[in-house]
Amino acid sequence: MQDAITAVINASDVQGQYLDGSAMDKLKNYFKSGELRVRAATTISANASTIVKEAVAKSLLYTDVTRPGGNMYTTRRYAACIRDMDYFLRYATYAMLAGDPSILDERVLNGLKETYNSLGVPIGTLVKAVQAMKEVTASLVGADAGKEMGVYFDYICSGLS
Ligand SMILES: CCC1=C(C)/C(=C/C2=NC(=C\c3[nH]c(/C=C4\NC(=O)[C@H](C)[C@H]4CC)c(C)c3CCC(=O)O)/C(CCC(=O)O)=C2C)NC1=O
Repeated sequence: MQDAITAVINASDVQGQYLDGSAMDKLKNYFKSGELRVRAATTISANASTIVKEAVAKSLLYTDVTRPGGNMYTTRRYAACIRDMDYFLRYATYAMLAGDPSILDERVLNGLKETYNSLGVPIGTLVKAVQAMKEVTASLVGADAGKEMGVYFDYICSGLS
């Protein structure tokens, strides 16, 4: 897993250089946003189950996926879907804190598309649910932190498409 600091340091190290001006600017912006990131993560972790519930209500409940024949039908599959949504929220929050998406590649996206395809999990519908979670999260943490979380929700969606 990488974060905003190791990303900048690694890029300089490959060149055998001290951090240049643009590397320092990246670090400064990251440090400046530190409090915003920690505050957002605190709010999200205190409200995680509500965020998931609202996102599911907005995007999945009473649609074809929850009816007989749908991928969320039966409580076992419904529970697996809710659990997946919670994984996405938790890992997007980690990535937002780190300021880097690499944790999503390593621990969430690696092999996920193949798993979903083999289980018939509808990816288009899942992407809509993650987008709904992006909106619910933004309304809770505010526009600036919401935008930052949005980067990682979008990263998950494009990693599955
Ligand atoms: C921490 C990283 C991580 C992720 C991301 C993860 C995802 C994940 N979701 C799975 C299943 C599943 N995922 C869903 C999800 C959905 N179905 C829908 O129609 C909705 C659109 C959607 C919810 C938004 C469902 C229903 C299953 C069970 C499918 C089945 O067994 O038939 C499975 C197969 C094994 C299992 O059932 O547990 C994995 C590995 N596991 C992990 O360890």
